[in-house]
Amino acid sequence: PSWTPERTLVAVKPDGVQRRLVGDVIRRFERRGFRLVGMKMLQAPESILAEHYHDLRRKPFYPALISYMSSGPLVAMVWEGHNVVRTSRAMIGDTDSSEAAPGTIRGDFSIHISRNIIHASDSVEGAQREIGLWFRSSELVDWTDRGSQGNAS
Ligand code: DGI
Repeated sequence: PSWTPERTLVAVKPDGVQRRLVGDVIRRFERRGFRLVGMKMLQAPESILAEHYHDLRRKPFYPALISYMSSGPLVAMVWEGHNVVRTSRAMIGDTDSSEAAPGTIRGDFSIHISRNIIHASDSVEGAQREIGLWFRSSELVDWTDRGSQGNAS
């Protein structure tokens, strides 16, 4: 299309990888109708984590957050589609897993804010910043739906 479809950064955090939840997360986003345009597994460098969580650097939980996010590999993904930033936030649920509604990813798989399984950008501007932080443009793939198998994303 001539317009740029909305994109967001989603990451299955190290606890989600340890608990074999990567496939479930992908399945939920695919079933909803979003398009996967980038994905990689990596041990997150502290430099990227520091930039990613820059706004939280003065919070008391910040050191524990960085050590948790560095505790093992994570899976970073870029998803595309109509209203994907807002819809992803609804799909992952409240930041505090103990408040997250059943049916959301955090609400189904997690009970504590400090092990909340998944990240998703919380604004369109934030998504653009985070995608640029985690991915080179050459790592993102443009593809479109063919024929009648397509979704309206
Ligand atoms: O965008 P979110 O991940 O939902 O939330 P956020 O950007 O406000 O915070 C980033 C992460 O930091 C969050 O997923 C878990 C952690 N965090 C946020 N607030 C607290 C926290 N961890 C602890 N232990 N306590 C907090 O109050």
